[in-house]
Amino acid sequence: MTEADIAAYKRNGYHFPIRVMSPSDASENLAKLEAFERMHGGSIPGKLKIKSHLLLTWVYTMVSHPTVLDAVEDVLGPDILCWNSSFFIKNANDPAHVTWHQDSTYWGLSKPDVCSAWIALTPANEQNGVMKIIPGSHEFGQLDHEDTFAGDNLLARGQRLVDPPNEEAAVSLNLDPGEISLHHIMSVHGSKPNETDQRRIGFAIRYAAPHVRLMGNIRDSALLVRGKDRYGHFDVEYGPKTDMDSDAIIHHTKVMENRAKVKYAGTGQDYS
Ligand SMILES: O=C(O)CCC(=O)C(=O)O
Repeated sequence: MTEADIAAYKRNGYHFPIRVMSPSDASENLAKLEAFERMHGGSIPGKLKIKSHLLLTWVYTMVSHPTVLDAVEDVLGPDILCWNSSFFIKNANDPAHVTWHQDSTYWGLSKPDVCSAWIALTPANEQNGVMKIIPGSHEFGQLDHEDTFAGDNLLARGQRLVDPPNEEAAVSLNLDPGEISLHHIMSVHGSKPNETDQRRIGFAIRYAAPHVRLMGNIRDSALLVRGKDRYGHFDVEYGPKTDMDSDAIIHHTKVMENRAKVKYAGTGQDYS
């Protein structure tokens, strides 16, 4: 990013669009996702939507993509952990949506040196439920949220801000396939349903600087994607040798069981 782009990220809590791959590379990733979905009977199961970079080589390639990491390095510095990843899929005419929230709310991380890169595998626009963000909201501090566990909400706990923001202030992070937006862990964001006949698909990658730690008693794991981890706050994750190889499946299962303890802490829900 340019100096001006970095300044804009710091001021606004997001920056977009940044081209990280060609439209044809994005379509190739989309085709691989859709082939994987077909193998699973039409939609990617919830458990496989999360941290699939530990299972699928082409997803691993996205989280370690040098151009994505160059942009992330501009905001987090030279040492970068990939802490999580998730597909955000809205099918054609899908009521699925994301309520206004801050990512920081339930992630349990000690410092806000955490940034999401959202890769567009399809266009993301006003009609199909683009992600919207409130400029400067990363400076609002931690706001109160409530859980809804609403079925059409793409967030694990259906969490939403108790006091919704002024939507007129929101900026739409419109993207073409192969572009990303970056957003800060404290930024207020959300998205509406897809009202078009085409799917809207994004892949969100959560990157953290290694000095960030998980609070509480549970130890989490992460994948070092650039530089060095001089802190060792996270157990070491590794990528798959081939798509869904048996070691990768065992590794992913263990990582996900552990993550669930963190994610659903205090809700009475569990991962299974
Ligand atoms: O994909 C969406 O609509 C929302 C994604 C989101 O909330 C996130 O990446 O943090």
